[in-house]
Amino acid sequence: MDITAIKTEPYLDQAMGTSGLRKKTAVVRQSRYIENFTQAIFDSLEGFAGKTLIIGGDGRFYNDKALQTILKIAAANQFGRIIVGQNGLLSTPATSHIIVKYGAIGGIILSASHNPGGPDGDFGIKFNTENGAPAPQSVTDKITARAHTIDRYWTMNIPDIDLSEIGEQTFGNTVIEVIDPVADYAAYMQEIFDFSAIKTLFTNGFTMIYDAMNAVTGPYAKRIFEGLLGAPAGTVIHGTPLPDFGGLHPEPNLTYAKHLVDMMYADSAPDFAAASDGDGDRYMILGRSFFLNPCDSLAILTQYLDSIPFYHGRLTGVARSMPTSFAADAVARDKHIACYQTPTGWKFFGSLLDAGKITLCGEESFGAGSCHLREKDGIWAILAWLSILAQTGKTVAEITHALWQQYGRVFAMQQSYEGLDATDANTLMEKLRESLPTLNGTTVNDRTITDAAEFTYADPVTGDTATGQGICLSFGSDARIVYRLSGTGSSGATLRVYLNERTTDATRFSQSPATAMADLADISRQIANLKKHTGRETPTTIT
Ligand code: VG1
Ligand code: CO
Repeated sequence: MDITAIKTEPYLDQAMGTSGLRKKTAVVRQSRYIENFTQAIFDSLEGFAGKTLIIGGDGRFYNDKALQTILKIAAANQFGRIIVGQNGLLSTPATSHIIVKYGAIGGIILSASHNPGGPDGDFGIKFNTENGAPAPQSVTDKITARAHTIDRYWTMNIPDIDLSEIGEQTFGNTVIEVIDPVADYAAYMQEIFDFSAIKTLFTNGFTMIYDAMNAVTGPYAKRIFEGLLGAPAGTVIHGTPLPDFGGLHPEPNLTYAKHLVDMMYADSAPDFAAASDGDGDRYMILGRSFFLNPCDSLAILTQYLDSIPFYHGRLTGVARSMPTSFAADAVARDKHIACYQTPTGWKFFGSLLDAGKITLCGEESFGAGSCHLREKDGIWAILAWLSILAQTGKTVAEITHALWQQYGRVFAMQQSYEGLDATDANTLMEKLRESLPTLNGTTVNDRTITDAAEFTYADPVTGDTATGQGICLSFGSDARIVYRLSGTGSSGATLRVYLNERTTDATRFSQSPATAMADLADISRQIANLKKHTGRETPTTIT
């Protein structure tokens, strides 16, 4: 086969963030940009010749072109088998699953996840290792370092591969196999959950809307909810993956999925609604006139998980990212299971899952997952909730109210200040960092800071440490403010401010987080000198 080495020069802006490389689409369309990064990933792996590689994406604009380029480079690098989802589609959780199922050395996922797509939108490349998990820091550091020194890549001179037909073709020592992106994942979900119990819900007239936001989960949701579970046709909306997501911003939250929220607060609302993000690893759940906060969801999953057959007797611990509220902690204590606090990003859960220290994990940003695979998994979380509803016969609101009655309600809100100047945002964080020693014991608006610290994580399994993972101000044990900068943006900077407060006063349970924590929000702006550093007084999104 015709394999050539092509000389190249590095792009010094190539780096792995919270979840892979994220850039403006126009940036990755530059000549040799995808080529360099792909070769940098392969150069930082060892012993991959003859091994299997998985490739897929969320169907966004430019995925088709990038996929063809990557296939040729992977074939030239002598992978034995390259498995690609039909039409280039594979959700992030499905990729994680089949990496392990087919014994692959890793997988490349073309997605900028919840960021908008299109020529003016974002593009991304994620790499997952052989346990199916997002590459850990040690690997991403290697990839970034190699991308900064790369001087050649290999490519195979073959025509574009037809990805619309399932089947395989051989090129030199490499087989390229196109697979059904849904079949393996759907079969795995049937192993985990009692599908007949969920099916009975629908037979008894339970109604649901699932919004795939014109992104990758449409085919998964149609096959699983409408096909295997018997939900009526039309349950899945925005179910065809489109290169520009049909103009939607595929981030299911109260801002970008407002249409769904409005449907659920209308008189004609169904019993249940759910949505996923671009690459299918996030989930949002709503009951009738009720929004389920993802932090409460993690606590409830911790309560009920061992009632799902796959998890009987398997609940060892739960982990949450640091900015995720402490709602799950109380449940874990009650269940006598371990509870870990990790930095933001799924890559920090992998070692705990592999070591069997946790069964379940989640983030405030609409992510939940378990030991079944090494990514967060939107459809899995929705199936877990449907199982709980089927088993209890209760509504989402009733189950959540019961949690609050038992443990108190932990209000949780994330305020994002998007599109900031990166220098301004870094200065704000730097000043906060410098003021930490003096903040301890300071009183603002009648509230006293009892602990002010920057979060450093020591992985209990690998011993790796991660510093600078967010600044946390505690006001006693029941209220806190967390500040961190987003690591998934493609330009400028986004400041995330997370607010939490627990109350056991049942008369306050029905308050909105915005009302309940208005003073905490005010304090968060004062302490960070937000207006002075950024010129902003209000966040751009609140969830
Ligand atoms: C955000 C979320 C984080 C999540 C990450 C990837 O990161 O806050 O919790 O793990 O996105 O999610 P950041 O650094 O922007 O705050 V996604 O759906 O890329 O898979
Ligand atoms: Co995602």
